[in-house]
Parts: sequence; C-alpha cells; structure tokens
Amino acid sequence: MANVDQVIVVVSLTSPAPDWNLLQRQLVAAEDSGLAAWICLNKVDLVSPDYRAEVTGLLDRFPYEILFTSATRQLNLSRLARLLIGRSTVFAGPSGVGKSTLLNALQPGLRLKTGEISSKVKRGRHTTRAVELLPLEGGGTVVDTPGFSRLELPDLTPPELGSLFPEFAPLAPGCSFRDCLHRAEPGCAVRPAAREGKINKMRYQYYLQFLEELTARRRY
Ligand SMILES: Nc1nc2c(ncn2[C@@H]2O[C@H](COP(=O)(O)OP(=O)(O)OP(=O)(O)O)[C@@H](O)[C@H]2O)c(=O)[nH]1
Ligand SMILES: [Mg+2]
Ligand SMILES: [Zn+2]
Repeated sequence: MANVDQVIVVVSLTSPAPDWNLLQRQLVAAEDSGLAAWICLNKVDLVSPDYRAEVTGLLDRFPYEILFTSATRQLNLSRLARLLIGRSTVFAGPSGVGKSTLLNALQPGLRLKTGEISSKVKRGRHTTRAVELLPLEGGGTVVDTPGFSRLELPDLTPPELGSLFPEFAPLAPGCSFRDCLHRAEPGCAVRPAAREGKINKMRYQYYLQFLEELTARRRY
C-alpha cells in the first residue's frame, strides 16, 4: 500500500485465540516493505493475569514494541493514540480481533461497523469489507482493513529472509561463515543465542519454518 509509514499488527488474546504464525508472517512482510511495526495484543479484559504473563513470556525479547489493550474497556489506548499522530498507519490482523473497535475507541467519530464473534468457532465474521482510509483529527491517517487468516511469505531468498529478522543483525557477524543461514552451520552465533534465550525462541523457530517454506518453493 502506497504512502504507509507503519503497521499495527492486532492480535486478540482470546476469541479468536492468537495466531502466532500469522503474526510472524505479518512482521516479515512489514520488514520487507520497510514499514515500522507494533504489536497490539487486544481483549486483555477477557484473559487472566496468568495468561497475560504466559504471553509476555512467549514474546520475551521480541524486537517490536508490544501493547496490551482493551478496545471495549478503553485500556492502554493512549500510547497507541500517540503512535498515530502525523503518520499513516495500517491496522491489520485476523477477522474479529478488534481492529475497527480499536479505531472507534481512538476516534469515536469514525463510527466504523464492528462485528460479532461467532459463538461456535470463536472467529470474526469479516465485518470490514474493504480497505478504508480515514483521516484523524489529530493529524495522520489510519487504514482499517478486512481481516485475513492466511498470508503467503513474500518472494525472498534465504539470506533475504534472515535480513528481515532485525535481532539477527548484531549476531550474524559472529557466525563462522559469512553466508550462514543460522540453521545447523558450525560456528553459528544465532542458533545458540536462541537456545540461551538471548533472542526470542519462538521467532527463531518460525524463522526455520519459513526458511523451509522458501526452500520448498525453489523460486530463487
Ligand atoms: N471484550 C472485548 N471485546 C472486544 C475488544 N475489541 C473488540 N472486541 C469485540 O470483538 C468483536 C469484533 O470486533 P471488530 O472490531 O469488528 O473486529 P475486526 O478486527 O474489525 O474484524 P473484521 O472487520 O471482521 O476484520 C466485536 O464484538 C467487538 O466488540 C476488546 O478489547 N475486548
Ligand atoms: Mg473491522
Ligand atoms: Zn549463523
């Protein structure tokens, strides 16, 4: 999308449950497009402090800022509001996570249509149908988008994929091989960092999975 500065990746803590795989794909896509990214963990009002702590642990050392919000209870929205001033921001994420509800909470005049969550499968019902460009009173633009549940990786070579994980950058010069893909190469500096928890383990696991996926495509 042209003229966009940043993306807020919205994840719902429950109903629907977080899709971490999709989150990682969105972050890779944002890096590939040169967009700054923030993670909004919404519906914090619906989960226990224990679950919140578990998620905080899972996302330990993520190289992106994480905001726990409740759109309906209007919790923790001020940081989000400040991020939007004077910039063009896309809100993206699965159907039903609360993208439109968040935008309405940030600027009630928007009156965006919001949907119900299906009681059976706990998913959204694709309430937002088209990309909507909305000017903000405080300056800036937000883009509300329809929810999606699958995202293909961009066409990347394996070294390009690694370059889209910003936490690898300070470590990679310590790898023995200059073209190290941080898989099982001897003298790799990234793999042990993930094992020791110096970089986020889940992200490293998804890196390996995405690497397999790109290799299987053999498009490069
Ligand atoms: N309890 C709670 N419910 C929320 C919160 N945010 C959104 N919801 C509810 O979740 C449902 C879906 O919200 P929407 O804003 O329509 O979700 P969306 O991400 O815009 O979904 P699509 O337009 O289908 O992509 C609505 O019933 C909202 O009231 C929240 O922070 N807490
Ligand atoms: Mg919506
Ligand atoms: Zn390496």
